[in-house]
Amino acid sequence: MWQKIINIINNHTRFIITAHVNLDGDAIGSELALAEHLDNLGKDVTIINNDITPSNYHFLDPKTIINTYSPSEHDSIIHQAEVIISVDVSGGWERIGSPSEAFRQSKTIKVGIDHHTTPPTFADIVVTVTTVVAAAELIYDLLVTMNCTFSQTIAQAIYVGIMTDSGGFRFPPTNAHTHQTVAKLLAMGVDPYYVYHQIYNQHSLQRLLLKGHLITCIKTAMNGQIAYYTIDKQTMRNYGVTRSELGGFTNLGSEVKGVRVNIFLMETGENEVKIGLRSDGTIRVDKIANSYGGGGHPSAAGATVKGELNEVMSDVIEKVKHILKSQK
Ligand SMILES: [Mn+2]
Repeated sequence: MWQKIINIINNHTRFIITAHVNLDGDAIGSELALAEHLDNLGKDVTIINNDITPSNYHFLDPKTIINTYSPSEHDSIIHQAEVIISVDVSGGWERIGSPSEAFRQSKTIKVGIDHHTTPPTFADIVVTVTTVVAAAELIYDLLVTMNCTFSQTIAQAIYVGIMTDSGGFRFPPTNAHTHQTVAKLLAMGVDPYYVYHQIYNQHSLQRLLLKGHLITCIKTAMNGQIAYYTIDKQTMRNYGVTRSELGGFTNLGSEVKGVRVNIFLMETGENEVKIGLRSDGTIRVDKIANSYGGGGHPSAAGATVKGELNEVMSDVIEKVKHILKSQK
């Protein structure tokens, strides 16, 4: 599975690593683990992302080796690079965001390593495995295949990818293999409570209060099978909470008995809405996200669309209702 990618790594020197817009723990962990490994091999590695690294992941990158794309700073590096490796990126170039134009124009070899149901379409060489819960599991496998000596920081970065994408080892397809991998990472010195605390217990009081507000806004449809709620920009401003702090609000309604699909819509710009979908596993929400040009996993998916918050919500609810009815 890895031989082509290993050959490319062995035969080149200048690498760029990138991930998807709206960085998460899997994207960041996968990037950092791969970057440290390539660096140990004597490669020249630059990580370039569309977004800034959320502050609760800064502990993984104490030397701030992750860059947020700026054309003046990075276009010459991209121009000189030989290989671009994208991790955790499904679908098309738009999932990479602003650096994608420079990536596209470069003569580099494009490599994609991903675990979403929609494979990357922009890469020359792709490894997509949908039976792993995180892209970081694939990075682990690649590094093992390359006889990597795992440092505590590589192990920790991979652990973060697996732990966050699996929702703390809950979401499918978390399985025995996931836990076997995690057991090895713990043996390499990862401290689960330290990592958990760094990532999840770093929020502002305002964010918690906003969460309380959102909980009071949850409505249901289809006899409680659908839970839904929205947030607009004004409400974020009122609470003094930015968009990047709203991770973890996408499944608030999933806690309710009988809810099969949770829909969370966020106003992200002028006439622009981000759709977040979670299911109890009985419905493929990635297919709904696909219909809006998005993607994800069978039980956790999303998309960004043009439209007004309430109109988009009516549309999404109709689609979910249609599927629920057709399943009867
Ligand atoms: Mn992932």
